[in-house]
Amino acid sequence: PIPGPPGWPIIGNLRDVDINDTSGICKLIKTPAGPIYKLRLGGDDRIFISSQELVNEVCSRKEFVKIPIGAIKQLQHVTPKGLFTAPHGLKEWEEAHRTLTPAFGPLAVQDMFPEMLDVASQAALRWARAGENNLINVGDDFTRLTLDTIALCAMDTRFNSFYKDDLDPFVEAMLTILKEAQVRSSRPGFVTPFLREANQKFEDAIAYARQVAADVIAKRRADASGTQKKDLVDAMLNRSDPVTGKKLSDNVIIDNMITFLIAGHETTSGLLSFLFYLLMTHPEAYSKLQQEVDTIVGKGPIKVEHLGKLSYVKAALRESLRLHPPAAVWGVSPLLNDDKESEEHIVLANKWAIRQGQTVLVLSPALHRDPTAYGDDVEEFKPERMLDDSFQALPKNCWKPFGNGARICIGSDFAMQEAILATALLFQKFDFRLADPDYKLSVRQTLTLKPQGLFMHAKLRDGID
Ligand code: MNH
Repeated sequence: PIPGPPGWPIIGNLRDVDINDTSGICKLIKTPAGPIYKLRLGGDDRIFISSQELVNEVCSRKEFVKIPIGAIKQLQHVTPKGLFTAPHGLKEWEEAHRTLTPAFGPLAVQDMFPEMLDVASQAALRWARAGENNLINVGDDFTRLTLDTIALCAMDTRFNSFYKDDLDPFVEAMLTILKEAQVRSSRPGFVTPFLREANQKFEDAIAYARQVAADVIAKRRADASGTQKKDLVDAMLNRSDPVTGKKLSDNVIIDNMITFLIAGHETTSGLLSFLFYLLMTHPEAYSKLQQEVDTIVGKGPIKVEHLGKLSYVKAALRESLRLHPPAAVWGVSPLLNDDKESEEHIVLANKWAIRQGQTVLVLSPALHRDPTAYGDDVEEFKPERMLDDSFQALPKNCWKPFGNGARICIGSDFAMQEAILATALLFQKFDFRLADPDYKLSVRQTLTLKPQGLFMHAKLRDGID
């Protein structure tokens, strides 16, 4: 049997642990149990795995397929056929995945460089104008950056978040949606129908977001000038599935527009926030990174050709994703035959039986600290270990911040390019320091992990204007 606390009838282990508290579960796993741990929550088994050995086996065996869990499952109500929330095997996922994969490839993402630079420059301008005594809420400003970037690249829409204090109504609607999905995922489902006011707010926000997305499509169709933006909406309207030759339906396009905004901003914002925290608390890595930027980019405008040469910046981002993967857990389940009630099972490491329908959760923050994969200095921030040569030499499947297999993040190249560009541009122009030198990292979990209460100062460097 898989180790785990005994649990109570009906509620199982609900009292032992909060399913949304990733760091709590990491600690629990570290102390008594080792690399596999079972909790019973809301009538379902949740089997957490956290060693390279087990994760590698799960990632390599094709029986394991994605299972939408927690807030992702709740978001199915919002984007039923979106890439992120689609259950395994959904026809619309297959079609959208094939249609959109080229639009997220490295070359397509390079074409988005001007839009990404435009938004990153707005952050720089705002910080420069506010001066070095301005208190920067790191998470908030990086959320402005990532939201504005994905909106510009996905649907040629400007939220101008750096120019105003109140949020764009579309952003407001999205935050309502995310919050409600999060809340629903952390309480028993039977409660939901009674919460009329919250439910109405949720439905209104969904209707509003879908309407905005539908308007973008309608406007695009009406504009026959042929000079329209080559953004992700354009790709969804004009490309067709290479297998069926079909185009995506409007509902699927709307689902995926909302999906890109939801999946594409919190995570990248969390990545940049953790990276800046790590750099500000590791002076050696900080100056190595800034020196690389100075050598490769210099004082002139940053160009797309620079990005591929910023190997230390990229390594620092990978190392940040190792220690603080913003999407901390993702779920798979063995699919062994068509019978949902089947008792058939699959055996992991010749030892642990996983039944059809049970949920296996990869706990990335714990996996990323497996000493058999990374050595004894797992807790340390060392970008060097993520430079291409050593990165490629790591044991298989020990670094999984973007998920796995067919359901791996479609936006990883997009996110990495955006984060490399923003980091390089900002380190070219500013010196950064923690507002509170004694700040202790505190991690907050909503759909994703991010640092809480992190503030910094940005001072223009000499010779920069
Ligand atoms: Mn992203 C899936 C992490 C940036 C769009 N993303 C995933 C998964 C992880 C993940 C983990 C797999 C979830 C699962 O198996 O249930 N994503 C990240 C991280 C970053 C990120 C850590 C940034 C850093 N993601 C982005 C960006 C976009 C995006 C940017 C869009 C522009 N992600 C997606 C989509 C999926 C996904 C869409 C679903 C892919 C699929 O199942 O086909």
